[in-house]
Amino acid sequence: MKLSDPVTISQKGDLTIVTIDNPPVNATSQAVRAGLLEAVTRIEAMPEVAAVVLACAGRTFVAGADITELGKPPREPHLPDVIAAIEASRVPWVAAIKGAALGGGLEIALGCHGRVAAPGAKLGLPEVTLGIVPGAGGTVRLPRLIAGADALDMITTGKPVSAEKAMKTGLVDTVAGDDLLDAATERARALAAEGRPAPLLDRDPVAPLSDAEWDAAAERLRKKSRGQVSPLEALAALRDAATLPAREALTKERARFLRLSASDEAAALRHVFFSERRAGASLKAADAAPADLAHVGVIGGGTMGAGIAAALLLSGSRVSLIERDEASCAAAAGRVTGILDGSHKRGLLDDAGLADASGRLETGSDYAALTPCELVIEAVFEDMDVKTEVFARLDAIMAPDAILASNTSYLDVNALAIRTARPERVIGLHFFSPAHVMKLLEVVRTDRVSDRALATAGALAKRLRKTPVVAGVCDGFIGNRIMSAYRRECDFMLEEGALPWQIDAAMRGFGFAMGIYAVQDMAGLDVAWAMRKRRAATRPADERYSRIADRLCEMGRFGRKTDAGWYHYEDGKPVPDPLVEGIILEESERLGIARRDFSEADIVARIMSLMQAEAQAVLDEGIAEGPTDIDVTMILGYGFPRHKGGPMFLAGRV
Ligand code: T1G
Repeated sequence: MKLSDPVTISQKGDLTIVTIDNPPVNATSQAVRAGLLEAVTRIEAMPEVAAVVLACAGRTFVAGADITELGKPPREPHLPDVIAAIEASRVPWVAAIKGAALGGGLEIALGCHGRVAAPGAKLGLPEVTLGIVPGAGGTVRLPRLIAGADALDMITTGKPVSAEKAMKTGLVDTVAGDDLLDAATERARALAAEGRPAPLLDRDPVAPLSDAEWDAAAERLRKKSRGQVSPLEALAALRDAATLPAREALTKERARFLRLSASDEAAALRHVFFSERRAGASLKAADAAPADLAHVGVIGGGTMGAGIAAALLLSGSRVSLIERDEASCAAAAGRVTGILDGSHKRGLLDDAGLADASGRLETGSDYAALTPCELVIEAVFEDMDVKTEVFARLDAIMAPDAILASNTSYLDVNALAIRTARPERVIGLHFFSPAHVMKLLEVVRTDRVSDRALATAGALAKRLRKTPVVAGVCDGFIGNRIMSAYRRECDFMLEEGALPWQIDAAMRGFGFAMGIYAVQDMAGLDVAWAMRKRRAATRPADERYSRIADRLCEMGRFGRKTDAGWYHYEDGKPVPDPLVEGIILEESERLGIARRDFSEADIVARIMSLMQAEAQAVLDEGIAEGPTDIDVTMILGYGFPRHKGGPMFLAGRV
């Protein structure tokens, strides 16, 4: 029987199955809420019903509230009321969880009297990742089902847990075998026989934290959240739930949820959520079959090449990794194995997975090993001549429809492409270090790129679980171009009165994980120096140019790898260096600049306006496909704080 469009109820003997069918992720839209409430009302009036199974059509359970509705005045029926009705039902309800039970979806399941999960299901309350807190009882019911520390971790990180972990913590009653509905039906019958368990709201918190534990957790969170407020708000809501009567805590939770839903931070995080999903849309539209990615070639086994190879191996591909000679091959294989071992240690790979992934790697210096591949990714030294030589060799041996990609982070991919016989098959695939971790993949489309090359980039991003952003060809594409611009501006601020550690502190205060000078020291100052030297010949004479970084490099200070760069390093820790300060003061004097004080706000404002100006130029020149792609690039590739939304969001240009 169909109730409101996305909710139906059906009978299975004395059991009722309530099914939600609201593609793509069964979000609790207004219609779903209304349909569920109507289902409860009907079932309450059906004495023949002994128990209810709540199930979902499609690939997932309820993945939360409809995020497109957040930030707007909520429409009735409100989710807390729907859940209260289910919880108060005279018969037991059992949630049959598959795919993802997230946010409001898990809150509905917590309103049910039993929960059964399919293997591989994910259960979580990710609201803090949207700048809010659970708003339908999650902070009150969860700690009345699982231990306080587990609830704290789930809600303040927003990270989902596996069905197996949920079983261990008591979040689900059982993990089903092959047939989820059967297992849920069995559980519902058992509860009907045993009598409906007490609703979670009527139970006491499980293993609640002590005041000292709450304070310590808050301190840890304050440090980790870098200015984002929702994790601390979530902790405060959980503390209410542990110390106040449940229904009072529920009311406070709802008020906190509504207040945060209207906040700038929540608006910023919603913007990022949808911008990430919009990114790379043109790749999906490419009208061609992508290259087969079962066997991919990688040329160059340095830090980037090894990371790319490891990412491919972790995705299930076979990899042929080419290096100059035997010694370089051994070093490259060592780097790749090191990454796989790291994944194994972190439990991302089990023994069999490690053996399987390592077994799919072959290294060598003979390009012939690449001929079976339909995609080859070049990651050799960032020099046009070196790359051109590699592409010429590939052009000569690869199948006509094989895609040739370059991991260059700055160089002109158009120039690289037209030096081959089939420029349309050349594309830029700019990975970020570490390549097996960083989510961003900058796809550089050349002027003559084919749909097959674009489709291949899209398929690769999906396979590697990366977020692809499409960029046109210019110096530094989207990300490096914008970063170069604000790095230049930071160097000018040094000449005018600021210091590197002051600028870094201001950026951390704004929410960046690291400041621009610490990032440069980590990446190595020599790469950018080589690029500046390459450009020196074409730099306009009247263009302002800071020599501070050059002077550091001339002294052999290349950053962490030389234990000295913008900082010097003691036990791996960056320490402000009076020598660097001395050079900066000398440069101000040489330029006749009277140094002035810079507040953190001055520094952040200057960086933002510069970043936004360069971003606008990138957009106006058609290098980026849209302003949201720029925000995604700066957040996923350059540490721009997610909870600020990105430079274009902050500028109100999205
Ligand atoms: N609302 C609206 N649209 C959603 C959505 C949601 N909750 N979740 C996904 N979509 C859209 C998404 O934009 C995309 O659209 C399509 O579905 C497929 O998503 C009261 C208030 C479930 C793990 O934070 O984490 O509940 O691009 O590409 O990779 O306390 O989507 O195709 O047009 O991501 O398979 C809490 C968010 C909400 C979960 C599936 N819930 N979603 O991943 O597919 S707040 C979340 C996800 C809340 C309550 C509060 C993932 C997924 P399009 P996709 P996927």
